Amino acid sequence: MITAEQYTEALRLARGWSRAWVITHTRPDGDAIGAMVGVRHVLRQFVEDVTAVVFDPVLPRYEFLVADDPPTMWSESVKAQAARIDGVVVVDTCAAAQLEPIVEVLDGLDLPVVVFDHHQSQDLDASLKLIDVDASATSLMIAEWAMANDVNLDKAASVALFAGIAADTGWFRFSNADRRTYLVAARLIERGVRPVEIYHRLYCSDRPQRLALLGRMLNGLEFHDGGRCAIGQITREMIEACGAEPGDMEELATDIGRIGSVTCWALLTEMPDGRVRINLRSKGVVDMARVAETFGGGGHPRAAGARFQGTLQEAKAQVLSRILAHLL
Ligand SMILES: [Mn+2]
Repeated sequence: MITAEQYTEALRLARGWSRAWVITHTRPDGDAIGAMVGVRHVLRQFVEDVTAVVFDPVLPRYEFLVADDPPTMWSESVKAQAARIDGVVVVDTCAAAQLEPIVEVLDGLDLPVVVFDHHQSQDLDASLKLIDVDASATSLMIAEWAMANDVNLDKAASVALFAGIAADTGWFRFSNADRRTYLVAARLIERGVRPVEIYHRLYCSDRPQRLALLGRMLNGLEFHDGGRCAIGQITREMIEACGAEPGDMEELATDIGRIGSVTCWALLTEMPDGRVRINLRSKGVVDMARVAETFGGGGHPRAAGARFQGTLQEAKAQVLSRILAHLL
């Protein structure tokens, strides 16, 4: 839990800035975008020039959160502005590997860096780290930060923060959806959020190609350890056959957990760069953050991820043996 003093300290630091960047991890998810939009809104109330910078495009699913005010894509010309920046806020990660394009720039400039995050893996150098592994979402922390300091949250910022919380809790279904989460959600609803509209944007806006791919993946599930562990895979061939795009391939791992016998599972996806994306999920029987760390990744006990250099078959063998070795 972050203390009121720490939250105030973050605000005090940022109040001295004229130009700031708000950044988040590569391949930003809903919580990353929500937190980024929330922080940008808060900072703009006292920082003259606030730019949200992303290292990868915003997926179509989350575009509605930034449609009126899209973030700036990282580029050489953005990088050239670095010397004019007074401070940086990093949201939803504290892992240098997830900020790879900018880490070198930050190291070279000695800028104040404030981090808001809820992950266990944290190796980034920062002036102030606000890390709360009990927070269901970084967006939750940002909402609390604003509310604790009586910073106004308008409807757009409230929608973004609500969507971020919803995304990281699987629409308030996962074990992290606690009292604190519902309380903040209610306070965001008081600020004009209409949950059903966000639900439709996030979960009822899929392309048929996504469902086709999900169907093929579920059809090909492999079960181990008496049905308790499941491994799903998505090959380049499956992606092409279904006509799926990157935006169709987020959060596909969640559905494997709908199977009653399955208590831990992995989804392996062949990526265009030749690596394998590993999504790890558990119903509490394995600390998946620990498993992900053995692959150089990270995350939460029940949801973590990593990248693997090698073939899908090699990834599968290693993932399975490391999950079984980490069974609690
Ligand atoms: Mn998050």
